[in-house]
Parts: sequence; C-alpha cells; structure tokens
Amino acid sequence: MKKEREILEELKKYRGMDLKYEDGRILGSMCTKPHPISRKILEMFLDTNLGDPGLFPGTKMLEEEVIRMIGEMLHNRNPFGYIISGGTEANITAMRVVKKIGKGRKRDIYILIPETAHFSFEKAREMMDLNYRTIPLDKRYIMDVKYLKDYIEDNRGKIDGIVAIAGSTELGTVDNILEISKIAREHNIYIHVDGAFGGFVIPFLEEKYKLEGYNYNFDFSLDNVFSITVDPHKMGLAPIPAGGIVFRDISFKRYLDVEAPYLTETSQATLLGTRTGIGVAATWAIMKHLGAEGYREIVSQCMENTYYLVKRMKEYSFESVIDPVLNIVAIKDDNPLDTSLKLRERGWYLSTCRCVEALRVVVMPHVKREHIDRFIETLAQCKKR
Ligand code: 0PR
Repeated sequence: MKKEREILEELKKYRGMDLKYEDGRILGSMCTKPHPISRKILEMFLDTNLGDPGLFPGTKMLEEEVIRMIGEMLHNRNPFGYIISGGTEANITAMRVVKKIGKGRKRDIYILIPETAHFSFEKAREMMDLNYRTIPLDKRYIMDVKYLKDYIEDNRGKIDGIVAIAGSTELGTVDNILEISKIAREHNIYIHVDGAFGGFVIPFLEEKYKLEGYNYNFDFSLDNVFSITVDPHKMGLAPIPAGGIVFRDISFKRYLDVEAPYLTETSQATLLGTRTGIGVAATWAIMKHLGAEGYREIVSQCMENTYYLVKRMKEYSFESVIDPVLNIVAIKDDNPLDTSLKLRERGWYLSTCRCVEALRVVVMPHVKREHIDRFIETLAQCKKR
C-alpha cells in the first residue's frame, strides 16, 4: 500500500509534464485558468451528484439559479436548462430536441448548419441519424444568408432546424442571427445557437469593440432562437466540466425527459446520468463574484490584447484573415500545419483553421502582452521575417 505522501509526489511528477496556462504558451485553447474562487468550491461540492437531484436539493437550486442568471444574460426571463459537461453535450442535447420535434412530422430530419460548425455536431449526426445540409460562408466567413433563404424556399416544409454560431471555433465569427431569425420565423423553423464560446463574450463586449455593420445579436431576444449553448468553462472562467444548455422555456423539457422510475425524481432530461455539481457551484460563485462588470473588464482586456496581437503582426507583415470579431485571431499562413509544428518545437501551442489557410490564436485571459511579444518574435523566426 502506498502512502498518501508518496502518491501525491508521484502525481506531481505527472502533473509537472502538463503545460500551464500562466506560462502564456497555450494559444489555441478556449479554456483558461479557472477563477481562483473555484478552488474552495471543488472541495465543498466534491461528492455532489445532480443525476439524482432529490438527494442534493441545495445543489439543484443552485443549478436553477445559474440557469436563471445565464438566461438573464441572454434576454430570457423564463429559461430552462442545465449546466452539463461541455459544449459537445449541449449541442447534442439541442439536436435531441430538434430531432424529437421533427419526428412528429414522420419523415427524415433535415438541419441546416454552417461550414463553421464545431465537430460536436458531427457526433450528434452520427448518433441520431440526422441529415445536415451545409450552408456555405459569405466573404465575411459567416453563413451566407441569401443562400440559406433560397435553400429554405426551395425546400419548404422540409427543414427541421438551423444551427447558427455565435463565436465560431476557428475565427470567432458570429452568424447574422438577426436575419436568420426572420427567415426561421417565416418558415417556422427551430434555431439552435452555438454560443459555447461567444455566450460569455458578446453580452460583455463594449460598443467600441464591435465592428461596424456587423450583427452581434444572438440571443433569446430573437424569434425562433429556442436553444443556446453557452459554456462557463470557456470564457466564463469556470473549471471543467461546466458547459451550458439553455432553452427558451420549460416546454422543451418534455422532448428530453426519459423515465427514471427508481430515482428521487421520476424522469431525467440530461444526456449524462451521474453528473457533478462542481461546475454548477463554481459557475454560480464566479458569476456572483465577477458580475457583469467583472466579465466586461475581462472581455475588454482580451479584446485589447487581440488588437495588440494584430498590431504586432502587422510589424512583421503578418495578416489576419478578418478583422477580429471576438478575441480570436486567424493569421494567414501558406503552410499552417508546418508552421504550427515549428512553433510547437519552440514551445508554443496553437492550432490551425480548417476553412482557410491560417494559424489560430485564441486570446484568452491567460494570454498577456509579454507572451504576445515573445510569440510574434518566434513566429517571425519560423517564417524568416
Ligand atoms: N461549440 C463551439 C463553438 C466550440 O468552439 C466548442 C469547443 C464546442 C462547441 C465543444 O465544446 P466542448 O469542447 O466543451 O465540448 N471548442 C474548442 C475547440 O474544439 C475546445 C477546446 C478547448 C479545444 C480547449 C482545445 C483546448 O485546449 O477548439
């Protein structure tokens, strides 16, 4: 039997192999160092299980309050939802609802998704036999609304859902959900918004950071937006796992419920059964502690650093694919895979885009100016500039 001290020593060795956010070399992640308040909460809520909420009524109340707070942030006074394992589970949950509603129509399910959709939708498609039609992007790399409109008109009555993105994984773009909402209302189509990343950014984005002529509306104030993915464990600063799925109201619960006769509640709506309350409590604490003002400051700092990165790039003639919409920068590169490998050899971790030849930097709160300076110099060396 090993002693606790020995075990901890050994674990420390493994943990020491991991990268650290505070070193500023993680440039491709949508996660960050959780807010320090999370530490105490981890211990306090260690053994909570929201899979059986009757045993943990206090933690369940916290979840309901978090959903109310997120709902308020998204202009919804009457939300229904859960804090779950992440954006993947949230998107799969929304697709379960779209499928259930569509099944009443007794034909195959058709969902329109943009080229920028996260790969979690592919998992949903595989599991649920959904049919997707991919909508191409316009020159701003957002869903081509004209194409979408024509497609829907040519396929009247055959479309069950539209997925729109508020903060795309690769470029941070926001689909024109205002226009999409008008089309969806006319044709009575369900919209699911993937705001996994943008959900905790856009509500706190000051006007001065908004691009002219760009539509940032994405929430429940728009007709036919019936569900939104919004992840506290990304820009919400919560520890993993803390994803969020929010529906317009409780009427959507019936599409998710399965019977669970031997639990303290007789039905269960979430995909996962046993699930921790840690993310719920941490999100509650961080949202209460930071408030809108705190998040606004964090988002502003990330945007300032985003602009700083673009400015430093220009000094070496590196170009960004688009003017940054949120705190993500895509750096044009003729061989992004090769460049990212070279950067990795030098200790910098970032990813590449799929929809365009570019490297991608997510300017999370752990990315500071000094890191940006060192990164740009390394990139310039790699590209011999
Ligand atoms: N929707 C969007 C728009 C996303 O960007 C992501 C993840 C998801 C859904 C899925 O969320 P979960 O990963 O929470 O299930 N986006 C990041 C990505 O795929 C996730 C990530 C985070 C990747 C940290 C790397 C990393 O170090 O790039």
